[in-house]
Amino acid sequence: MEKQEVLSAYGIEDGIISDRPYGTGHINDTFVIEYMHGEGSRKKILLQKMNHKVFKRPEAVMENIQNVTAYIREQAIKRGGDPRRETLNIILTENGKPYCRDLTGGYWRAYDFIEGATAYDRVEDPECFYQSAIVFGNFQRLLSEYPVENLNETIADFHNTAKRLEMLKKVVAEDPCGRASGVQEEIDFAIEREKEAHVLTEMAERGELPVRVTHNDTKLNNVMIDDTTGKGLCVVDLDTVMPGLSVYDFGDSIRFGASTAAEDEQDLSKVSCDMILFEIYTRGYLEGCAGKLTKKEIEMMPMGAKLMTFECGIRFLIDYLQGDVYFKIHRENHNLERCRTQFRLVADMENKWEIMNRIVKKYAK
Ligand code: ADP
Ligand code: GN1
Ligand code: MG
Repeated sequence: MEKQEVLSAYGIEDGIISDRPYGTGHINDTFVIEYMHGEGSRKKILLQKMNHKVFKRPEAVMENIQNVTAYIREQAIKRGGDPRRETLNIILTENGKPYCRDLTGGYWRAYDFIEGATAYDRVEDPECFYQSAIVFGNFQRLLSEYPVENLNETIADFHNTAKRLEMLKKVVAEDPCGRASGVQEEIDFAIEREKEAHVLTEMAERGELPVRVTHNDTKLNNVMIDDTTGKGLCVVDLDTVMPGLSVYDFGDSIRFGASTAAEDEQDLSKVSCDMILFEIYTRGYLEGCAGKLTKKEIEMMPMGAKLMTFECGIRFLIDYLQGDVYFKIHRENHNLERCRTQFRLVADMENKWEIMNRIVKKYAK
């Protein structure tokens, strides 16, 4: 019922051919709707119910996305590219709004469905990972002149690793679901690394790392790769575009894509950080950024990878302790299993620290 009402806000009353859940995102409810659009032609849209619990100010999220996509679209047009495939395109409601509300207060939005492209959940082929690096690097480059102060901070302290650790301590002390005693090993792992958690945010505070327009959720499955050419097309999932650190964007891609196992792999012996993939991504990201990063930012890329992985592990652990209220889960202990893969990756990066730094140095010019 809810969805019908939303679709009619977009002028889609009948002629619906299919409506199915889509993707493997942990946050929003995503659907692909195919419908008859005019005489004999079909159209696909990506309809999403935004997660209102995560995004407290959906209007502010949509304002960021409108501004950033308009900016990228303009650049695509200037250089003769295809703006329908080089950025997300928001579909406005019949009332001209970038989102609509249902009767229960939920927020929905629609995008043109990007056809003939795939967002991969795993690196099936190193070239695809390289392409994703170019796309995220390009994103950084394209937005390097965008006035960062004009963006809303849609989730406060989203990538503040030190604050995430403080939060973990608080949740452990409160232990709302009585789960803390079963995960002492993971809690200790986090606390032992307390000092390091501050490194990047403090560098930013001292002005040693610039605050830029960043994506903040640079997983491989947030990039579209063209099915025909194999080339990277564009970045999707722009909900968390806001002021941030480039090294965290780099790091999030590494934690997800350079891992030899899935984010929720149960067999930890399969989890490690692949140095070949790390090198491929480093090369592609710096190529895409095309000289826009400072020397210090490049130097701190390995730290971005380690801390972002650490932070993500902390977030999964917090959610496990709080009773799985933030990330979608598909089985019992899912968040704990995710936390364990992240911490295993951190430990592996610590062992490979010198190699990671050597690789980054090789591409720092
Ligand atoms: P979540 O925030 O829940 O991760 P996303 O915005 O990433 O939601 O969307 C979920 C998935 O839908 C993406 O991983 C991608 O596979 C796909 N997707 C998102 N936007 C589009 C689009 N405009 N066209 C085609 N596929 C898309
Ligand atoms: C969430 O929405 P999705 O699945 O692309 C999360 C990211 C995490 C990621 C872990 C808004 O991303 O921060 O790194 O899960 N997004 C939000 O897989 O919290
Ligand atoms: Mg996503």
